[in-house]
Amino acid sequence: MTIKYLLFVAICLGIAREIYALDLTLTPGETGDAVIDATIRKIRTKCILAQDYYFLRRLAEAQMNSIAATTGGIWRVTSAQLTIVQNACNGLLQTKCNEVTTEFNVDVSTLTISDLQKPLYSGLVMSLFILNSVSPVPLQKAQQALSWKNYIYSNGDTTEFVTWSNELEQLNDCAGNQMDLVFVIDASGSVGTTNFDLTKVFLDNVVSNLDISGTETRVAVVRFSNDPHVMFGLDTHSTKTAVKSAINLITYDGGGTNTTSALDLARTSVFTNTRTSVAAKVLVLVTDGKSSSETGTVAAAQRLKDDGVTIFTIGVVNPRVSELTAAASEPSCTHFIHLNDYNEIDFIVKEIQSESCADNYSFTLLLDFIVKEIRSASCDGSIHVNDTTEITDNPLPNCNVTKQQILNSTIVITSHSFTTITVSIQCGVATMYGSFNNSNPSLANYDYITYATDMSPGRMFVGKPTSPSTFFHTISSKMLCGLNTTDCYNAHYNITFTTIGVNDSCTTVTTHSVVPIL
Ligand SMILES: *[C@@H]1O[C@H](CO)[C@@H](O)[C@H](O)[C@H]1NC(C)=O
Ligand SMILES: *[C@@H]1O[C@H](CO)[C@@H](O)[C@H](O)[C@H]1NC(C)=O
Ligand SMILES: *[C@@H]1O[C@H](CO)[C@@H](O)[C@H](O)[C@H]1NC(C)=O
Ligand SMILES: *[C@@H]1O[C@H](CO)[C@@H](O)[C@H](O)[C@H]1NC(C)=O
Ligand SMILES: *[C@@H]1O[C@H](CO)[C@@H](O)[C@H](O)[C@H]1NC(C)=O
Ligand SMILES: *[C@@H]1O[C@H](CO)[C@@H](O)[C@H](O)[C@H]1NC(C)=O
Ligand SMILES: *[C@@H]1O[C@H](CO)[C@@H](O)[C@H](O)[C@H]1NC(C)=O
Ligand SMILES: *[C@@H]1O[C@H](CO)[C@@H](O)[C@H](O)[C@H]1NC(C)=O
Ligand SMILES: CC(=O)N[C@H]1CO[C@H](CO)[C@@H](O)[C@@H]1O
Repeated sequence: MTIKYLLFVAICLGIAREIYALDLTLTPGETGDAVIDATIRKIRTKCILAQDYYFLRRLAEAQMNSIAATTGGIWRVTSAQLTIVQNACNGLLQTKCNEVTTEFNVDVSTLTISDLQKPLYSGLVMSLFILNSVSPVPLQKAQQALSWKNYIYSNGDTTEFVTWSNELEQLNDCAGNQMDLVFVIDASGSVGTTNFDLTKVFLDNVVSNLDISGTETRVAVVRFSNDPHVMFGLDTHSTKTAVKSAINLITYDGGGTNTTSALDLARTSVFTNTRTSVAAKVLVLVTDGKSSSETGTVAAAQRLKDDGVTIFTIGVVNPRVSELTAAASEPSCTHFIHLNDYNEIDFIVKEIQSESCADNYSFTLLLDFIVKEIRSASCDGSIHVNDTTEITDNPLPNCNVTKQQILNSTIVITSHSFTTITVSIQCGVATMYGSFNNSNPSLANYDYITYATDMSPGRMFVGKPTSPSTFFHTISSKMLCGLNTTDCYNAHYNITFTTIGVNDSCTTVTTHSVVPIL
């Protein structure tokens, strides 16, 4: 594959958050933790096998440790298993297989076993096999080990499966990252005392698995029925013991389900009192979802999302799925969790913690890939940053005002270079839209999009094999409300343009100039 082709693909895909789609997950024979994680993330993001309780990840480890590399790829799919999946695609799994075709442009019925050397293909076929043969996926590792032995690999050693799973968990640990976690719990009549007590046990279990302190995860709880009440705020308790006893003291209420006012209260009175806004902001709504106003709930949830809060909705009793799916962050299949069993703790804790890990896969994988491609080209091969332009300290207005900035950049990209545009922000949230041919890209019309929050910059990879072209981008930014003005007296964002090229013989001159229009 040539660099030119790579850049062409990069343009077609456009969306930086999904750029990993084009790289190692589609490269035959690739393995390694980053590739496996990126593959699984893709499959989950498209909701092919959303709530698998990490079975697919553990399975990759177990299969690779137990079976020598085969044409079936990372998940060691056998020809017999592929045939079972292909038959199921004409029957029970028809809808899922159609989704795979739509989302990934992969027609499972035409795949051969050697196609599965591509990590994504191997993962997709194994996901379909699991849906067909291991459904439902059990919750606990020990039961998952049995399913592995019974349905996937009869020589599997179930004890080893559990050992490998435990090792895996220590590997990929985001604990210790900063997170502000607000639980909003439903104490209305339709939930009932018994389930309310189970909700408290659930909260207690989740908290047991987190690192609680003023500098790591901080926890607050809002209880609601007709009216919402802040049981304790993010600053109230700074130890796990204190948080757990405060949860224990929360009493049941009964009454209506005014979810709108509860979410608004969390936004205006709980998320406000935060530290220098470096923490990931996560809200977990535990409810049966039968609120007095479904549209109100969804609108209040959107106001939180606009402020950079990630929302998980946990449905208890007999939840109203439409309301909880719409209120959850995207992709809703991983952010709405229908709680069947209050023991589903490990899985949920991992989902929540992953929000505090910066999404850096796409960037790292793309760089790896480009370096590999360049090394295989016939030139000297070292990669270098040719040019960096920064527009720093763009001030953010007040928290209730959205600022729009429009930029025109002239970007000349040769076939051996590309530009990354990074937006980093302090005390706010920003969305950048980009386009080559639309001079005012917006939510309604863009070719590229990226998001930035504190500690989690947004990046766009822009490539264009012909020259020179104007790249238009608009940035819409907003300060977060209620931040400590001492820490956020200088709320701002920076835009950095970095051109990455190949050394000497491969390189042609690359330039860009940027004209901001305020
Ligand atoms: C929910 O609470 C808000 C504020 O307390 C109130 O204005 C609204 O009328 C309530 N909605 C319902 C349906 O009770
Ligand atoms: C993201 O990845 C790049 C390239 O590997 C690395 O330089 C950078 O430090 C990473 N950023 C974070 C926040 O991990
Ligand atoms: C925006 O916030 C400022 C204070 O931060 C306040 O004075 C102003 O009234 C608010 N504007 C609106 C439209 O809410
Ligand atoms: C930016 O591009 C638009 C559309 O081509 C043009 O109307 C505008 O004058 C340009 N602004 C600057 C400062 O170059
Ligand atoms: C923006 O740039 C300025 C000046 O280089 C720097 O001090 C500041 O830390 C940067 N802000 C962010 C959010 O990266
Ligand atoms: C924008 O330009 C690209 C190629 O540069 C083209 O593929 C795409 O269709 C264009 N989009 C629109 C809306 O014209
Ligand atoms: C804001 O932060 C400063 C120092 O970081 C601290 O002294 C002050 O008490 C904080 N104010 C509030 C309202 O939290
Ligand atoms: C280009 O490669 C040469 C020889 O390999 C090396 O000496 C030089 O430092 C490289 N330049 C850059 C900008 O990486
Ligand atoms: C625009 C620009 O800075 N181009 C430079 C890219 O890198 C080569 C080699 O380092 C320089 O010679 C160019 O001037």
